[in-house]
Amino acid sequence: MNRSQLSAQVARCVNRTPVYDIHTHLYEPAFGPLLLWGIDDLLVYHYLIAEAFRHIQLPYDEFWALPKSRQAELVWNTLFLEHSPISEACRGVVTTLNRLGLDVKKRDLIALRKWFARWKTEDYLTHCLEIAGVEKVCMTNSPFDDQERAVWQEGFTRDERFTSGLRIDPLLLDWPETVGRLREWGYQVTTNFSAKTIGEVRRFLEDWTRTIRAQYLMVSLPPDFEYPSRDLSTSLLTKVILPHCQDYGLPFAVMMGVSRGVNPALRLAGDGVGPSRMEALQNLCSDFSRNRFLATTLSRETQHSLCVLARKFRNLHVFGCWWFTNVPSLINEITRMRLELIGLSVTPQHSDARVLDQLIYKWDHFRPILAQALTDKYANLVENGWSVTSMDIERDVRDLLGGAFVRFCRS
Ligand code: HDL
Ligand code: ZN
Repeated sequence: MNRSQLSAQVARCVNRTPVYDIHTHLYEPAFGPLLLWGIDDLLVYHYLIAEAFRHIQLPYDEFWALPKSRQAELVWNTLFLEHSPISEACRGVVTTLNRLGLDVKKRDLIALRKWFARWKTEDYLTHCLEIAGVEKVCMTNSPFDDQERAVWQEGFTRDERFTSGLRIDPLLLDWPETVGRLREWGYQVTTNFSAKTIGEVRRFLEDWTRTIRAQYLMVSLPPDFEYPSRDLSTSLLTKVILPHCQDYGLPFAVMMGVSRGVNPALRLAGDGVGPSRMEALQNLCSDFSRNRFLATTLSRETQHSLCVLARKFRNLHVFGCWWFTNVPSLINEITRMRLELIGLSVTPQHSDARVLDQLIYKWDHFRPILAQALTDKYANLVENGWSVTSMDIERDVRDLLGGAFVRFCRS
């Protein structure tokens, strides 16, 4: 098989292998308005709002006071009509609309809105998953979200295309505030970390692990997060969270390096990035060798040390080009680094989609980069006498698009 045949075969395989998207902010239809979709939700994505504010002088609060449709029009006019939509988040909207079969060159927001208005959520969900080639979506489920908690407590029939990640940032990062909420919900906890409190927090995690059928527990961490440390996060990790994960056979997912509220006036768009202290992850993997850890970092600078840690600790599984690294130039650099340092024992991408339709562009943009990187690696082998069969390619791509993650979660 020559280079162009190899390239075509790898691209075909990557394009048709269904994806398990292991971290998103999507919701199954039972959550109603929490599942965002359609042109206005696409346009008010916080990535686009941050970029629009680079051009508009409107005071932040005046923008937030506008109805969503006006916010969307402002973003559309600013980023799509007054400037070419070349940023990754803007390009994503164009890719999505095009893949949906819409005529983007008309630049007609009214016509676009009319098209979306014809869809029912359930039908559109199936349509988007099919176009995106996504077969399973892991939600980010938080008991601390009042709207979401009410739906879980009411109960509903699960859509088997969706799985759950139990998100616990407020527990680990804002204990004093969380004590009050846990007590409201009937858990006899106090701010001092008594044996009773430990037991009650474990009961809280058990209740929610069972309620949502969690695939993993997850937390995002600030750049200065340390482990071990003298603050309470170390006690919560060592006495509650990691013993719980071990008892329930669940990985603990850490998303490291986010500086929350760098510009609070931007709300969800106001978070920033900083280089994580990778010793914290190293110490966790080393101290808790019977636990499993999923990890991604937000800064480009820590990607290499994350790969090296994965070489040292088989209980660490690296995933995704998260948030500010989810742009083609960095996806290419990071994905090739991972293939070269940790081979196929990695989940190179997740979408982090907040709006259903984004699945289409997040995966449409990633697939060619993965295919090209894999082709180059296979070509290096073929140049030196190795044979790469179609079975090899299919197996490897299945691993990268969710198979390795599923095996890691079960190991
Ligand atoms: O903390 C997280 O899970 C991040 O992904 C945030 O939700 C962030 O706002 C985001 O959507 N990034 O893509
Ligand atoms: Zn996320």
